Amino acid sequence: KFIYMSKIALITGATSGIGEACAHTFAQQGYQLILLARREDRLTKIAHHLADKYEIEIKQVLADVRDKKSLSAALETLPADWKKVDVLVNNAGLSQGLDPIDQGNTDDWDTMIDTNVKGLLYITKIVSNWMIPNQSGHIINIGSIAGKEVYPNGNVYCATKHAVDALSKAMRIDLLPYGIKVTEINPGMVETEFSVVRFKGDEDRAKKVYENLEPLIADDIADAIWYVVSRPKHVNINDMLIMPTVQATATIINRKN
Ligand code: NDP
Ligand code: 8X3
Repeated sequence: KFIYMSKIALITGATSGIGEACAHTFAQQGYQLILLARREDRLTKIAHHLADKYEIEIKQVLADVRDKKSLSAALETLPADWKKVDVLVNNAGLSQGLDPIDQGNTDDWDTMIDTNVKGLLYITKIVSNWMIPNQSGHIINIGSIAGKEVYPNGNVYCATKHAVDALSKAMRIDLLPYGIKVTEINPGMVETEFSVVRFKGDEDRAKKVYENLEPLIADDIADAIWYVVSRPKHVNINDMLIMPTVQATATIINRKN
């Protein structure tokens, strides 16, 4: 029996913030979704909600991007039809801590490097090999203003996002012969769970980051990603830096007092 498959997007870090907003946007556009994250309850809730609302198929992949063996095993169990991924959104990522380098927590450094750099690489290797036979595909890497400049105490987080910047350029070169597009999306301040995660559950400290200013919201980034993905086949947007109007650089912010 012939089963029509619409386009497929694989979104990492789909249980919160930018990844969750992307899942909504792509669902609205009729994509079938592969949603990946670690928190099972949230993943299931979001997947069921979107599948019901938009009448689309969704596969949930419960995985930690740092664990290359179980990540690869989880992705390889997807049916062959689901490996024809059109869009990969490499979004899973985090910051941990905001301390000078001499006082940094080395476990936090490992977490950031393993997630933001190595995790992104592991997924990209698997999914680019699925895209190559189709001679098409689009990889969206979520970088950051922190990948374009370095700010005080941002040290290791900034280094991981600079690595995403370098890897986006490298992927564009290496995947060029296969017609695979690579775009890097670099947001400034977006109010998500990012700061709660950075400050390890300290909600008050997280709230202060967005106090007296209008930050971006996750939907603003999903909207930009949809713009990039919906360009004609011959057009690729290499790089986008998206800031709230009140933010000029990572640290120059026009707060109302
Ligand atoms: P959130 O904390 O709201 O979301 C992060 C997502 O990543 C969650 O769904 C989380 O899911 C997932 N994730 C984290 N670690 C892992 C892991 N090891 N394996 C699988 N999934 C993981 O933050 P944002 O939405 O803001 O962040 C998304 C991306 O945007 C990150 O790469 C971040 O660096 C980047 N960014 C954010 C900015 C901001 O100001 N918010 C600005 C610039 C860039 P779960 O815990 O369920 O696994
Ligand atoms: C997240 C934004 O400015 O904290 O990447 O680095 S910032």
